[in-house]
Amino acid sequence: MERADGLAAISEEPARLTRRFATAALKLATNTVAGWMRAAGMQVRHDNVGNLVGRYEGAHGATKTLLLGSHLDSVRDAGKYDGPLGVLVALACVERLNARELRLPFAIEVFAFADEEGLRYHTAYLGSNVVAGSFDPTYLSLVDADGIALADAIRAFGGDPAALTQDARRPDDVLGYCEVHIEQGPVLEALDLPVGIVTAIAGQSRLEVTWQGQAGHAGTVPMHLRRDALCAAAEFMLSVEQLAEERAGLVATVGQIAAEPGASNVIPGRVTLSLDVRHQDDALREQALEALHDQAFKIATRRHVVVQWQTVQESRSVLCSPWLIEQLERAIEHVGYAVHHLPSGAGHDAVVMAGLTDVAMLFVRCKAGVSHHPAESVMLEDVAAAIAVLESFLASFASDGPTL
Ligand code: HGY
Ligand code: MN
Ligand code: MN
Repeated sequence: MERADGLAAISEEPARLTRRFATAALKLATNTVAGWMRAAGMQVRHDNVGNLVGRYEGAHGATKTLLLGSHLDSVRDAGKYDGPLGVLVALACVERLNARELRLPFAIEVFAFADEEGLRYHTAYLGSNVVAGSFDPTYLSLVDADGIALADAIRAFGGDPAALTQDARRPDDVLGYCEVHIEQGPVLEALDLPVGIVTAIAGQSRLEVTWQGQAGHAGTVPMHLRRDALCAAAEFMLSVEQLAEERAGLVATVGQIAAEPGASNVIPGRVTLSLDVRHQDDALREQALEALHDQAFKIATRRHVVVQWQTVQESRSVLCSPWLIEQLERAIEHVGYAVHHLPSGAGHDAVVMAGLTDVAMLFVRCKAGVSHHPAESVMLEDVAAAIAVLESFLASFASDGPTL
């Protein structure tokens, strides 16, 4: 818990926690975790995209590696636990193995991924995509709000953008991936359970929708002659909310909006907004996107503005692996808690790691379901439970797990 507090103080901003991909704050956070990993008997390396990887060797003859971990980057004005909790729980398990001088019949690698949230370049999962071998090199030319290209950000952080493919893991070297993460929802708290097992992770689409109208003088252009980009965007945003409310299991969010030129006495000529659409069922998500696209173009036509619809990133819904789920069930029962399965509406690096290997996730109870917010909170006892469950999960691999 002290480590989570310490990491939460490492931010790009003085009064709140914001730690984007390939920033000095992320570098300090990864170096801090690297120190703890070394003290736990792990070899430490940074890969070219900036992921931190701590490796705890297996017993003599071990050929495979079990991957653990989560991400160290954050959203803007973030909570302490979204990401770091998974890194710190995995680290705590390795510390215990190291303290008992235990070696398992497989190696363990704990990842602190460099970019799960996608705050800087709007493409989530840059770190895990490199490890899974699914990094899209066209991303390298993306520029951030300061005009810095992704390739340059990688170089400035100490990596070589031309060498990213060398950091991809081979599926047959890896046993699986297990991520511990704060639930970010209210379910476990409502059930009064410390941990839960994730069954599936919702697919998500991230888009940028741009509205081009006509800027003009707020005092002289009559209402009927306006092509107000912000009013068009506002009407669309409310239609997004309405459509999502009408479709079970769908969530849709406009989280970012920019109106130009951004003067109080100028009719906005251009608006850019983000659109985040998610559903456990990919077909229903795609149908919703179709409907939202049609709505946007109807509104634009009626208001004589031009709309541009740009998908920035999409990830399909992912099922967690039954044999890993079963291992987590046994671990939870061994530690003495009831087993509860639940889906994840939030995306996680496990979504991308599922392209490399079998994945599982263990959720930790989240106070009032609050996340992506400084009030994000977990209880000490629940973190202790998560460490005990992950420790038992590791042990079950070593004893009667599937082929080692
Ligand atoms: O947006 C998400 O679902 C995750 O927190 N990146
Ligand atoms: Mn997260
Ligand atoms: Mn998050």
